[in-house]
Amino acid sequence: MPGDLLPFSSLCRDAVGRERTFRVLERLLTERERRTADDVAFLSMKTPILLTPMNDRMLVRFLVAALASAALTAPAATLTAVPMQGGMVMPMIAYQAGMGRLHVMLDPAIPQLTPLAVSHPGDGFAPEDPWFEALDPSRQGLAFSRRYGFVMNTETDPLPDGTKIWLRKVTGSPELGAFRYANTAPKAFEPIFGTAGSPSAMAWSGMMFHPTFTAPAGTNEYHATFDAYLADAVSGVEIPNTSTGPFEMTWTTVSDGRPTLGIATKLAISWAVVPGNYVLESADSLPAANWTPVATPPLTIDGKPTVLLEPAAAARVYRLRQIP
Ligand SMILES: [Cu+2]
Repeated sequence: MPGDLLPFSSLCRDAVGRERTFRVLERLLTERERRTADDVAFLSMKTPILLTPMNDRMLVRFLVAALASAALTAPAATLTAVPMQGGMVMPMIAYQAGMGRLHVMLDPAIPQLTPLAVSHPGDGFAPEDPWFEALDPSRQGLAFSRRYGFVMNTETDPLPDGTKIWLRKVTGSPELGAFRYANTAPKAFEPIFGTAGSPSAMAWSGMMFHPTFTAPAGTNEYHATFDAYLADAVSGVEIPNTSTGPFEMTWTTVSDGRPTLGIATKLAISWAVVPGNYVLESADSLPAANWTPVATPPLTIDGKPTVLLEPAAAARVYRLRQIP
């Protein structure tokens, strides 16, 4: 261990300092969050400061062993909240009294919808939480992000009396889900913005609002177009010409490592195994002058030789011809 790596504090030269070092280590290693890569980096940056010149080798060895065991054997955690999956990306809404309409300012950052299996390997959600079915890796395991959040621009003019802001999803990928999320009792994960037949628009209080957006884990990019408009505070009826106009929100996704399933409808031609060699032939129709061998080799399915063909092949006729 090169000594010049160690701008160690005098605290750590004595027993009290060492004790403190171990308490810090103990705390770091028992905190569940400390298992992410960021925190490993954090640990490795901080630890040299905590070392003493006398026992640094020992401590480093201890640390390496402890980190490895923290990474490999720390028990899976049960999360009781839905992680943001990154920093906030906030479309800022303002009312411009001079124009009589709402205005939006966008942050160009693009959130990544990330499944829990990728962001928190081995962890799960609590089965009693309303997002369990959608987000838990043992259930749908959807990729998700709470990074987008609607917020009022502090520069906004006061809203006209008797009006309220509504947020509306105009168009978007059908696989992109949106949910109103609440982590404090009563916990909530309610479909919004057209998800699961919900209305495409909702009244907004103007308080910072981070819905949970979801999509199947994979490598697709998702887009949705939103707008914000003023509506009558009582009736909810839109006030014409107050909309921000459409603005687009974009997400990338990340795979959870599961290969994509393929599914196809095929024509299956099979026959019983009997002594002798047979070849499968086909013709356009009966009676047939020309029979041609089917090029697709048979697979064994349910113990029988079976040729799988495209559905259109059902229009042809088939026979087995014995060959020497
Ligand atoms: Cu926010």
